[in-house]
Amino acid sequence: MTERPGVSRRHLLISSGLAAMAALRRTKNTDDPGTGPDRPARERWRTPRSHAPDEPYLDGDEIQGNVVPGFQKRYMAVAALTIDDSARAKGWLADVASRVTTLGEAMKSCAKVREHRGLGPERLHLLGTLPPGMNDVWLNIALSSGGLSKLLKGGDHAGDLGLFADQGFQRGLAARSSLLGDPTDRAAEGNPANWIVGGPGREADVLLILAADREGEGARLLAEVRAHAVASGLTVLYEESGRKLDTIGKEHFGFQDGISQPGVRGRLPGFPDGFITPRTIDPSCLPDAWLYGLPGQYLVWPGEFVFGYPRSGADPLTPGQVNLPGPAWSRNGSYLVFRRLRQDVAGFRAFVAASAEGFSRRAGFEGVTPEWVGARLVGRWPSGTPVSRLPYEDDAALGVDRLANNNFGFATDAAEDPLVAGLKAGRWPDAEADPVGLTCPMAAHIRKVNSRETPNDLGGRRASFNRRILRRSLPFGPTLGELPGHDPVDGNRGLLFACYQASIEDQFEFLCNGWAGSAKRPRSPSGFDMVIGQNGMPGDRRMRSCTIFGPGKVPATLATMSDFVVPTGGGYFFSPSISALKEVLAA
Ligand code: N7H
Repeated sequence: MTERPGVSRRHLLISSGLAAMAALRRTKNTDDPGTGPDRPARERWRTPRSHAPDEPYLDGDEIQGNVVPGFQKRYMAVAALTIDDSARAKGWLADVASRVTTLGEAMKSCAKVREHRGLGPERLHLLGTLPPGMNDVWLNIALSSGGLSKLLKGGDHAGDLGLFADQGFQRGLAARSSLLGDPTDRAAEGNPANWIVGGPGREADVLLILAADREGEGARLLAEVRAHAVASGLTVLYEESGRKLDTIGKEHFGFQDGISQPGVRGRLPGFPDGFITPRTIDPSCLPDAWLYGLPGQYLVWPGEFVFGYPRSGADPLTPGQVNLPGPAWSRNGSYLVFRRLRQDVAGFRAFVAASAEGFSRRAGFEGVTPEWVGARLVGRWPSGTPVSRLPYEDDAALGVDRLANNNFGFATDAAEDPLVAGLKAGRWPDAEADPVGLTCPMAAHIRKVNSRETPNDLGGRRASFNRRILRRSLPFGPTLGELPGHDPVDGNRGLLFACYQASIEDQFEFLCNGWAGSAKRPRSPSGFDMVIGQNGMPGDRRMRSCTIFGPGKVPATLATMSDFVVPTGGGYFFSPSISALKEVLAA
């Protein structure tokens, strides 16, 4: 295949593969996993599309703003409540519903921040700064199956709970915990019996999520909503706040988090280019521009995340079937997973330091540092720089350059994309194809949970598209600092992990138990995701191992019986539309 200047093989393979797929399937299950690098000879060109696909309008007044576009604020708080008196709780819910921040409201604010900070490397010096006058205080709400059951009981929609198709949601996080690989030993910290919230008998009916630019404002709203809830007969089971640890948004292990999100397809009236996810690649230079939001950010149809919209179809540019896996009023809603994940920061640091020390005596690993090992386990350097683009060193400016920091694949080389007028990415080395994980290990966290354009155990190169999640997490607890700490004995820091999706079973749960917690999937050989993967197999004593390659392309195995991320609470929830809150649940 001849390549056009400035067009990466990734683009050619993705686009040509789409049209070729049906024909290939007829001859053989050719999108098969495990066959090594893609073979371009098999590919044919799809007719390039010179106009945007016909994307649906999302209901900006109905969808809650943390689902899309996501709050992305510096401060966040969560509060878990139980309903003791359904009639009084409905009155409270009616008030709260009118205070809920919508997609439309959050979009306006996010667009202002984007305009203020830009998307390219110039952001490095603007991160943490806000557009003049910005002082948002936002609120969203979600209900568990137990909470819905209490509110629907005896009303016109009493039978509707059974219409939610997702078994994970129906049964709840505590009941599904062992399936995620959480410890089954009741004495273990990660067993639901010991969870701070969400364990047996401590399941929440309601989860509130608050976000604010200024911590004081967020805390004030939390106090107000809490007082109102208590006065309405609800009980506060748990509340906790989280905040960005620094301006770039590092989590406790020291890596920038929240970089790679699926681009949600769809339009909203009144925005510059009319799209929910900004488009940055120039379609007059690259017909496949319509596949991406930011460079490397594949666009996914909204039905993968929000009920009542088309899912991804056979061709990524054509909408698939409308996805409504619940009652009619669940349209514009989304499932929310909340996990309180404690991080054993001292344990993680000791593991990467000991691994680097052990490697230093091996040929092919000369000069590797703890930071190098950590970057292999995550797939990115602390700044967010992908190891696929800079294998040997970090670069703070690339880490925050949204026009470059997600522009890589694993199956094929990725060149710089032609950007629309006014946008300019920094100049960084291109990412080279890495089909067997010589640079970004198969077990690296980001590769386990998003195989990008690589065929995997589920099928062809787009098989990851309906496994994506919208992550909305922030860290809780103080940083450990440089001093030797006391994790895990009394460490109390970690991630308030939250994600939205249209299927808990097929998205969040699948990522945890299908890929991160499997030594062999999505591609073998790989080993476990050493950040979040758990080995819950009886008899394995939670042993996890993975393979990484040294700079000399020599393989080595890392192994541990420690979990660096420990579940300490959470729940599965449904985040309804504003009208469902007002007219069905509070009615
Ligand atoms: Fe992960 N970490 O700091 O090491 N995560 N994560 N995660 N995570 C990502 O792209 C981390 C967790 C995903 O598209 C980055 O945002 C930690 C759970 C997904 O390239 C970093 C914890 C799940 C992606 C971390 C944790 C996921 C992702 C890279 C727990 C659910 C996007 C920066 C304490 C399945 C992958 C970024 C892509 C990225 C970390 C939890 C999923 C640094 C510490 C439970 C889908």
